[in-house]
Amino acid sequence: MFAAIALTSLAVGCGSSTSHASVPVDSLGMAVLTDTNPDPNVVEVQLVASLSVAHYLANNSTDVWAYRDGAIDGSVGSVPGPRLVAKRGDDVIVHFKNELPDATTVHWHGLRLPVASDGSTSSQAPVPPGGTFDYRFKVMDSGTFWFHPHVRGYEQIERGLYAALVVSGDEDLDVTADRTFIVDDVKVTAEGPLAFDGDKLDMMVGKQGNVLLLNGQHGGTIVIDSGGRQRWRFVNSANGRYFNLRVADHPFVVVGSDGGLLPRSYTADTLLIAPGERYEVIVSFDDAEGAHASLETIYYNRGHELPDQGPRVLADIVVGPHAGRALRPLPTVLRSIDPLPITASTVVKRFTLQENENGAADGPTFSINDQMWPSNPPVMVKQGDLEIWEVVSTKEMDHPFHLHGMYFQVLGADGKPDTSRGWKDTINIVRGTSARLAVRYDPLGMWMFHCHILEHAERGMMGDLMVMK
Ligand SMILES: [Cu+2]
Repeated sequence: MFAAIALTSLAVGCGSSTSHASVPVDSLGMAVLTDTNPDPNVVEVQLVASLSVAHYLANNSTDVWAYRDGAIDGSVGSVPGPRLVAKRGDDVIVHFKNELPDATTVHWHGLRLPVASDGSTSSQAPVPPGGTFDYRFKVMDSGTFWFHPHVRGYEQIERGLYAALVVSGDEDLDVTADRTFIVDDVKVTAEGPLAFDGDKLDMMVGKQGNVLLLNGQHGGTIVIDSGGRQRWRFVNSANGRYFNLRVADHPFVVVGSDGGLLPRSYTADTLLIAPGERYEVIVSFDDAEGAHASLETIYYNRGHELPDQGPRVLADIVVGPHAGRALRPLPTVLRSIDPLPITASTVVKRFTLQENENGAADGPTFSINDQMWPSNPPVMVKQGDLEIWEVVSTKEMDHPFHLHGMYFQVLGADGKPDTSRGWKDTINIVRGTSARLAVRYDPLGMWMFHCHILEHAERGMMGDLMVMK
């Protein structure tokens, strides 16, 4: 489906250890879940959550929980799991099986879908060990999404349960490769096991992993064709780490965000991506074959006086052979999105996000409007209504605010108007500021909204939204 698939699937089988010095090998491809349905407009997959092993450290292995492809006999779970690939308008059927020793769900982050398939604990009972569940939905939007559990996410996602979902149908951008990159960090001990050590700083700011990962690898290699132009789809699956990405001397042309393409692209030297968010960028490399660069993350001050660790490399970039063809110019207008019709009388709902550093005996707690999940009552709204959510972060730290099942338009944030005008489902609320979001309540049912710092969500910063007729 994508130009990148041939390149990356080839790379998976090779492995960087066998690479010849003159032939750089891309190590960052991801498998795709097997579509077992012959209908070209139906994607039917078997997704299994299973025990597996990852190799985050050079010398020790790490026991993980990971998704595997149930359609392949003897498949082994990988971090990230195999991607789900579909095209806009497809019907998707996911036969899910839980082989974990713990109950779990699968939440389809960023999709507009029937609430019965949302995979939160407000929409379904968790799937017990040995249990199964079928998720069914039509993919309504092209873009970059991801899926992960919604049961104690701070633990289950950290253990390795996450994967990308890419919906095609907007390939008017002429690129030489279309690639998906999930950024993450994990906290592991020197011996290899994941560290669940009850660290209070981790509870306060989200787990601070000591190993940075790109597609589950530390120190991987991206091969770019000389003269090529690649589309990179980024997902941040970390519990609490903000990534501020850059490739020196190669600015990003940002073309998409959570809900697909933006109306117009913009150019940026750095790309801030908070937990849960997605961005799509175009990266061009005119460098000669053999040139090197790095994909790095640099400091972003997200509060709580976290120190600057300096630039940290996520992957090496090696320029390979020339792309061998001329590329059409990128269009300036990518998409048309009508602004939601806000007026002076549009109802405003206010959500204040607050930390309480000594809220509980074992650490901090987090609230929305002074109430804590799961004891807070749902916010009741009417289908079809358009309202403004004013989400306020108090002065201590930033919070990435996520709404299930529907997109919003950002009217303004951090005191500035939004100029990108894309559809969002997750937005970073900068500490000491607020954002105004226009939300149309389309799908019926009980949806969730929460901070996507997973420790914050678990410790209270989460709520339900009931959309009624
Ligand atoms: Cu938060």
